[in-house]
Amino acid sequence: MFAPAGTTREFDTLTVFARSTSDPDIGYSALIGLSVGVRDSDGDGHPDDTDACPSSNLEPTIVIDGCDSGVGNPLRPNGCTLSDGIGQLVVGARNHGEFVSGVSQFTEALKRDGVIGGQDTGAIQACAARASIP
Ligand SMILES: [Ca+2]
Repeated sequence: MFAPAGTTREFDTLTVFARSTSDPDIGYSALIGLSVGVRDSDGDGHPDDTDACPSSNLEPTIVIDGCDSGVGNPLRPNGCTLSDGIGQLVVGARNHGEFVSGVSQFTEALKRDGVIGGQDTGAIQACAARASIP
């Protein structure tokens, strides 16, 4: 199973076995690079099997429908950014009012938890109100 240099192959299971040096097929030595780990699709440092948001929005600030709130978009301990949380509200909202209400509850909870400040809360809510979502 050979692939061109620089190619990465992914396996669910990798079996390594030793062959006898007297095996006539082994006439050369080879350098084998092996990395073992779990895939991290979004590269946020949280392996996919423990990442609640395996495709995180890692933009530096929270942007809602083109409106940059200027508020930072930190990665939370569960592997989700604040933008991921807002993205989930976009998916779940049946109308604009429901989206704005959801963003309001989300940001107020973040403020209570000390993740963002009062001005940040207002900036995010203003962008949500202006957005053409959904
Ligand atoms: Ca993630």
